[in-house]
Amino acid sequence: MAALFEPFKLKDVTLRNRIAIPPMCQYMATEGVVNDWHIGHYGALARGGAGLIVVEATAVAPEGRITPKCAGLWSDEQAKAFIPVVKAIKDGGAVPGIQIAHAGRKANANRPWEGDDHIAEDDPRAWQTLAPSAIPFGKHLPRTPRAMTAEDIARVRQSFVDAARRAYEAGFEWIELHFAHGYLAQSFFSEHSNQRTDMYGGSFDNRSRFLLETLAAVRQVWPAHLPLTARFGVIEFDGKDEQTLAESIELARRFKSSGLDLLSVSIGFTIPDTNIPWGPGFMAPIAEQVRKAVDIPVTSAWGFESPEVAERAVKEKQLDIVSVGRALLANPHWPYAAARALNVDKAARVLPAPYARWLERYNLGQF
Ligand code: FNR
Ligand code: 531
Repeated sequence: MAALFEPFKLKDVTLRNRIAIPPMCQYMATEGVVNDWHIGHYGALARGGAGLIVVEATAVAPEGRITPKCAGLWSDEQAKAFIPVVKAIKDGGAVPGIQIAHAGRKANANRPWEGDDHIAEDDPRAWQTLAPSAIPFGKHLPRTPRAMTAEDIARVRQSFVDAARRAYEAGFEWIELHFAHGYLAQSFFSEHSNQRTDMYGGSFDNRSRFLLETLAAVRQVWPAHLPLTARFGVIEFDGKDEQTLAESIELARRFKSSGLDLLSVSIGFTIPDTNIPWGPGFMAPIAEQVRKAVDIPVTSAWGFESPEVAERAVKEKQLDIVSVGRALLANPHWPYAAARALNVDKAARVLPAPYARWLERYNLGQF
């Protein structure tokens, strides 16, 4: 059997295969409340055969959205709206996960197809962004954020806790803290964006503090029998990769000691114009380094399009789970096509139970 289609058990959750759909913003919510768009979108992805679906970056507070149309979990109304989304994912046979996030200095932006830049200051929808320091991202997001006070930090940390509780109440069985891609948590860890002189800036311990405190606080409310994961940028490709990777591996070790069950290894994206070596599965060797050094299950994304490349990453124990993003947006049935390409004849590895039983009888491999 292809390694990509072996089940994967983590705590009390079992994925039917090693294919995850990483979070991908839809920018289609209204005041943070998801709707039929999300039910249809995630239902279609789930029916396509992925083992795990991680719902898009969902803001823990209004100012933590990237755009005004991002999903939120800062209210009970928003949590309730996710209930049919969770059902659609489970009906499709996938495990429902969700990423909770705060966009920090990358917030207050127009949707990518509406400019991708900050919302104009005179636009009534605009808001003041927050960050560890008053240092702008630059390029298309040049506006200077307000440096967070100790009260801001405590409030946002509590917002992550409250959002995690709401995610559980909505029925999610897998949670991912967004500690990557230059958003708030990542920006505390990077010296590019964090030049605080208090206990949240300067030394490695201080730059790690917000991430570790948030993880520990969420660990208190997220059920012990369900996976608590984080997506974290372990490298910036900014010319300082060796030091960043060494620090990131040490922080990943501390994540594991704080109760993290799996790490989604990603890229920092803290500053613009870095030198990213794009290519099919190019992050897999880096994820493997983290997996081995920390002895923690990992997933990673970035350029998994070919079933064979995905299969190799799992077979060679670089990844426990392969995250397939854009290829799955393009074809929600990518897992089904991959099963065919890899001669998998266990329909149950890719299809919801009713279809699986039918196809098993008619032998998926030949069907
Ligand atoms: C993304 N990505 C992303 N990542 C994340 O951690 N949270 C998110 O909400 C989003 N949103 C998002 C939207 C869209 C439209 C795209 C294309 C991407 C990054 C995504 O999860 C994935 O890491 C990248 O797309 C790389 O994987 P692929 O697409 O090369 O398989
Ligand atoms: C980062 C990205 C860069 C290049 C190609 C694909 C994706 N993502 C990060 C996303 C938002 C959209 C862009 C988040 O992490 C929310």
